[in-house]
Amino acid sequence: GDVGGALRLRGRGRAGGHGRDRPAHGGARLMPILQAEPFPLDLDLPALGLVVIDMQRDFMEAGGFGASLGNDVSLLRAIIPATARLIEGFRAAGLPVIHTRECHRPDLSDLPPAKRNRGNPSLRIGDEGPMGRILIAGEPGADIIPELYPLEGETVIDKPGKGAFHATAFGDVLKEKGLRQLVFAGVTTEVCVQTTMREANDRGYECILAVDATESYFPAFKQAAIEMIRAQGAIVGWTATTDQLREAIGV
Ligand code: C5J
Repeated sequence: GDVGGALRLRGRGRAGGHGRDRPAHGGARLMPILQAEPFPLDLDLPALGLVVIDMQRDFMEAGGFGASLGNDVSLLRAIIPATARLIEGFRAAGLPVIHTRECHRPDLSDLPPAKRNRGNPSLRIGDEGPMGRILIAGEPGADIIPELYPLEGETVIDKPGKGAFHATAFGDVLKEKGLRQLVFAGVTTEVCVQTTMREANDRGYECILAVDATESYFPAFKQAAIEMIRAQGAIVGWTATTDQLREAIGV
């Protein structure tokens, strides 16, 4: 069903029907230790999933929303290889990958005027740009970049807000999948990634930020977000690298 009128959920469960009750691979431990900051974390593989936030052309390519705000998108493109390795690792381990896209309905009914009118961008949300209408569902710019495109069967959550829980079925999907621990990747670190991660933390999930698979248009903001997330004994969550995560999930 359509939750809050703003849900566009594609696919069900994960591709290929391999279950999370299956060992990650050939005898891998079900509760490996992730070498994370600020301290190691016991992973519960049957309850672990990857959330890839907003790796859309509108943020990652010239002519999109990010660029319309005056940002240099090349900074974000540097994380594409690490993010691809992280996604491939979760797929190889038989663990779920959930993708999100920040976008709005073509009639803008889920776009608050306060969001549309914010700032002084060269193009506003809903305006016609080189990749179609800016941040509008179904337009080329709002889709996920080809390098990280979801597989058939992977969940894609379209979200009208910065956080993935607001006006979507994201919370229900996490429960349906039996997840308890979430790895976060995507853009931008201090906006959509951090907003989603903080709410997931409040909802009882153990959250891990993949530091080399997330990026900001402002390097200082990324660094600050990483530090504030793991400060005070992992007050929002943990941080780890793609290599550390891949090793822990046995790929
Ligand atoms: C922004 C996002 N930065 N996906 N969106 O506007 O972080």
